[in-house]
Amino acid sequence: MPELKTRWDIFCTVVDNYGDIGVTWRLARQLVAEHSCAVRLWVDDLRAFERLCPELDINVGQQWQQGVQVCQWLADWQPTEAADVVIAAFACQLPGAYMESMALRDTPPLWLNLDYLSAEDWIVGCHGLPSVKYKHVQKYFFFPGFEAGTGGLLRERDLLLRREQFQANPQAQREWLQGLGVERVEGARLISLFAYENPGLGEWLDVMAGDAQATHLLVPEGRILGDVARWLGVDELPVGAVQTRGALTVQVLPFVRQDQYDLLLWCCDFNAVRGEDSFVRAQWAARPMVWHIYQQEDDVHLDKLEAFLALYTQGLSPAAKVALEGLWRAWNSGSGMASAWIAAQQHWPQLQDHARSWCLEQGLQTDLASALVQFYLN
Ligand code: TRH
Repeated sequence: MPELKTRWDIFCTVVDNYGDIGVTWRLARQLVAEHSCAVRLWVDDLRAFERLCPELDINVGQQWQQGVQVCQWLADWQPTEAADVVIAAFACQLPGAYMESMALRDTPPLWLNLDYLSAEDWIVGCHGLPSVKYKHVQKYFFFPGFEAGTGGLLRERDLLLRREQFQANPQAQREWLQGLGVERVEGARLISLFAYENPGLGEWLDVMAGDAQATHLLVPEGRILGDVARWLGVDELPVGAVQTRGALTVQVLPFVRQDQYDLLLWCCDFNAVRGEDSFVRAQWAARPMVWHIYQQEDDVHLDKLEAFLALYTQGLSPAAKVALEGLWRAWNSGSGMASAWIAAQQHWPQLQDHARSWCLEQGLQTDLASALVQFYLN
């Protein structure tokens, strides 16, 4: 008899940007590919999703993509049977009729709220705790995280091996970059820049333009391009544009598919990333990085930034720790990038080693998809 697959329903409302769909799409694919689950991904707005997965047809109600059944989550909800595991991503509110069908099941489903990633220490105490109930169906908190006792981070089974092989193969990197129209500037350090609008950018670009070492800055299309254009003094920066000022060459890249974005991070010597998913992917790239955290009301995001820094800087020398913290704080406050960048350069070999050891250490944790499956089995 064929083995019955566990059925999962993942619900995602796209608040803004790409992180909500970025995380749920990644998780859905991994549950299918590595845990043989049958996954439906319910998304209320397919436009952001199309950027990550260009094969997607945004006009179709239901479609299969990489083994995942992608379903448009319409306001006019059509009755459907509830799955064995139900994930409400980032506290989104499930349709009332769907909750009713959860309650009607003979065996209640496992119902989870998959939360945003944070390094704050209260996460460990709250991960896995019961939350609200709908009738007799209990909901649980599921927190991704960096420490034992959390739900871990999304990491595909072969990711670190593929990354190592790619980073050990300069020819493969060169060919992949050429496919994007990038000819690496001789002797230049390669940097990728994915960030929100940032008034601190100009200072950073100034210092790189005036540096003795050349820099080749790759900027995928997105929110930071306006600041880049202002600094360059140009009206437009279409995909493919290449502009040089002093030692700095700026090149605009297309927004690439989600799996290709990893390769960009793996090629670069330094990655500026943002939000949640690119932030995690840059850690798996094992290269020095800076994080532009998603701004929240009352500056609560700054606590999250400090919580991560407290964990991430463990093991650095006191001077390198100060330099790294200085860089991340300058980037997130939008000022002081020139001196912070210069200070970080003083500790570059140590920051490189540290990025590798942090990646190795995090790679020992159970990944988030496996942790979810374990939680269900338990
Ligand atoms: O887009 P984001 O800013 O998303 C944010 C955060 O998730 C934040 O926590 C959340 O509250 C807010 O959205 C609503 O950053 P993030 O999380 O890095 O998501 C970007 C996704 O885009 C990620 O999956 C990587 C992907 N990406 C590509 O696929 N191709 C690209 O060229 C680039 C630059 C990114």
